[in-house]
Amino acid sequence: MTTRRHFLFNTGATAVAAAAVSKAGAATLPEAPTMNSAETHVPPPPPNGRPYSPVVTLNGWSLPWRMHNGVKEFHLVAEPVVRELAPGMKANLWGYNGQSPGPTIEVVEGDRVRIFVTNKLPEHTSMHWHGQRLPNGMDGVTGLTQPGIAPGKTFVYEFVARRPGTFMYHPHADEMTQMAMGMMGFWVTHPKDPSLHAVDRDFVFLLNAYDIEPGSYTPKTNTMLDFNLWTFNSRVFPGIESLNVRQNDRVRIRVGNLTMTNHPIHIHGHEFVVAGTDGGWVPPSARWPEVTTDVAVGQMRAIEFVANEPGDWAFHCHKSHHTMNAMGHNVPNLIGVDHGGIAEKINKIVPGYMVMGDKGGSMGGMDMPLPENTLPMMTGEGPFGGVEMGGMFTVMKVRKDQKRGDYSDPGWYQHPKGTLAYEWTGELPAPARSADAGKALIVPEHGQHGQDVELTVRKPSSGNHAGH
Ligand SMILES: [Cu+2]
Repeated sequence: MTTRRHFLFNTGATAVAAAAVSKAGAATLPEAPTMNSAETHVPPPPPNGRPYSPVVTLNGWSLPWRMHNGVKEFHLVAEPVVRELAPGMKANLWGYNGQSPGPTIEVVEGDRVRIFVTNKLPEHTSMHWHGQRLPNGMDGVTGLTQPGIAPGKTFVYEFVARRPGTFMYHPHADEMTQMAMGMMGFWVTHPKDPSLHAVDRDFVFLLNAYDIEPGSYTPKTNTMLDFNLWTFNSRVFPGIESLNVRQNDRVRIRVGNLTMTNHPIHIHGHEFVVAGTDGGWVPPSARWPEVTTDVAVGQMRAIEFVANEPGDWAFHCHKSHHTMNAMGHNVPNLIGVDHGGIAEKINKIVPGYMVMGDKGGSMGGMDMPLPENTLPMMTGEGPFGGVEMGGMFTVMKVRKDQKRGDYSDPGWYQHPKGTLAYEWTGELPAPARSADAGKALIVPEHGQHGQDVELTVRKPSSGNHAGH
C-alpha cells in the first residue's frame, strides 16, 4: 500500500522542521515523525529490538523509534493539530506529532525506553505514563514530581517497561484543558515471549470526547459532562475504519477511556472475555463471558474472542447518545404531536432550529440545513440504507474468503440465501396483547420519586401529599 511511502514522506518533512526549530537539540534529539492523515497506518516491521506482533491503531499509527546504545528512543511533540473527525468536519485540537490521539507507543517488556517530549503549545505541559511501574520522578505530575515543561522546552523521561500490558499517556498539567483538547495516546508493552497472549488481530481504541458547537472548530474546554462528540481514536462514525478480520481469527480489542464518563462497549454476534485490565492480564480461570463491558474513566480493558461468525457486526458504545453526533441538547420529545410545518415557520425566524420528529427521533431522512463544519446527528450509509448512527460506532467485518495477511476492507457482507430478515407479506395471526392495550398511558405525577402508578391516584380527602 501507499502507507510506507506516506509515512517516510512525513518523517523526512518533520526531520527538517525539527532541525530548523531546535538548533542546539538537533544533534541529540531523535527525529519526531509526524502524521496528518486519518488513514490507518500499519507500522512496518520493527527495525530493531526484540520481536513482537504490532497492534493496529485504526485511523492512527505507531511511533517509530531509534536504538541508541541499547535504549529505545522516541520523540513526542505536543502541538496544535487539525483532526478530521469524519469527512465533512475538522477540529482544531492539541495532540502529538501531527495528530490526536498521539501515536501509539509499542515496546517490549524489559525494554529501556527514553522518551523526549517537546512542548510546542502556548502553555506548559507534562507527560504522565498512565499505569506504568516506573521511578517516581518519571511519573510526569506537574508540581509533584517535576516542574511543567515550558513552551519551547524538551524534557526527557527514561524507564524500563517492566510490566507487559495496556497503558495510556496524557498530560498531568492543566488537565481539563489539555485532555478536552485531545492530548492523549495509547501505549502497549508486549510480552517478552511473543507466543504469550498471541492473537491474530490486536486493535487499540482510545475513547475521547469533545464539546464542539455545531458550526465551530474548537472544543469548549470548560465542559465537565455535556460533551457532544464521542470518539474512537478522535474519529466519529462514519469516519471510523472497520475492523477487518478473517473468520476464526483470534481478535483482541484494547480500549482505554480518557473521557469524563463510562462507556459500555458492546459487540454484536460474539461473546468475549476481558483478558486484560489496567493492572495486567487476567488469569484465564478468572475471565467470564460478556457481550458488553463497561470501561470506566481512566480504565483500560482488553477483550478477546474468536471471530467465527461471518458478517458485518456492529461494535459500539451502548449509551445511545454516544452513537450520535453533535446536537442541540434541549430538544423536546414530540412523538405523537402533530407539529407539521412548525419547524419551517420557526426556521424563518431562528435559522437552524430543529424539532424532534413526531414519529420518533429519526432525522435520517430529514433535509435539514446544517451549519458549516457540522456532521449530521445520525448518519452513515449501509447496504440497506441509512445506519442512523454517529460517534462511537463502527463495524467488525468477519470474512471466510479473506486471504491470509490481507486485511483490506472486503466491502459489505453478502448474506447467504435464507439468512436475512425480510418483510412478511402473508397473513398475520392476531398478536397477543396486554388487557390494557389501547388505554391512555398514565404518566406518574411523581415519576421522579419512582412511585408506582397507583400511588399517583390520590383520594381527594388526603392531605398527606401536599408537600410534594
Ligand atoms: Cu459511551
